[in-house]
Amino acid sequence: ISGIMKFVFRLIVFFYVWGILGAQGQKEEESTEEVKIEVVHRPENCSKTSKKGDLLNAHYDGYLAKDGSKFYCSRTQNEGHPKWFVLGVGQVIKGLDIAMMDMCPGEKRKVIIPPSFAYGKEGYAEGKIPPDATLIFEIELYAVTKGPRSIETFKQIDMDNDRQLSKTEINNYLKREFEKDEKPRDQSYQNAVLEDIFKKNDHDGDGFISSKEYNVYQHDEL
Ligand SMILES: [Ca+2]
Ligand SMILES: [Ca+2]
Repeated sequence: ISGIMKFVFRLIVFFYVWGILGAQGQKEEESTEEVKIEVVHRPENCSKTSKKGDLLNAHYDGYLAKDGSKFYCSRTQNEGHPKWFVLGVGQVIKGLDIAMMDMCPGEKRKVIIPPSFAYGKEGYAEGKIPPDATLIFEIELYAVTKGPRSIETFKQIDMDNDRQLSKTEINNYLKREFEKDEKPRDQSYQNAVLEDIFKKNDHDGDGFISSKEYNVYQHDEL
C-alpha cells in the first residue's frame, strides 16, 4: 500500500509542478499586453536617463484603473521621503521596472500597467488590489544614481582601497551624489538612507559592505 501511496504522491507532485509550468506558459501569453507610458513632464535639461541597475529616488501614487481609487501613495510613507530602489531587478513590480526606464531626474510620468505586469490573477494585500487589476501610477523621479552596483562605482566609493565599504565611505559618497543633484538633503535624511543601505546589504553585519555583498548581480568580478 505504501508503494501505491508513494506513487500517488509523486503523481500529485508531478501535476502540481506541471500545473505551475502551465500557469507560467499562460503568463507569457498574457504579456503581449503592454505597459503604456505617458510623459507628463520632461525637463529641458536631461543629460542622464535611468538604466537597469541604477539607484532611483522617486515618489509614486498608485490607482486602480477601474474606478480611479488610490491604493498607494509613497508620500504618506517613510515621513514623506521618496522611495529608493534599484531599477530593473524586481524590487518593484515588473510594470514599474519597465515604466521607469529611460527617465531623467525631474521627469513625471503617468503609466498604465496591465495585470500581467502587476499583481496578476491573485491580486495583492487582501483585496486592496483585486485580481486582474489594471493599475495606473503617477511617478515623479527625483534622482538617478548611475550604476550603483558597478565596479567603477565601488572603486569610487572605496576611498582607502581596502575592497570593502565603510559607513564613512558610503556617507561621503551619498553626500557627493546629493550635491551633484543640487538638492542638498539634511543629515537625518542621509542617515536614514545610510541605515537602510546597511540593513539591506551588510548581510554578515560586520559594519562593512564587502565587494561580494555589494555586487547583487554576481556577474561583474571585483
Ligand atoms: Ca574601504
Ligand atoms: Ca559585511
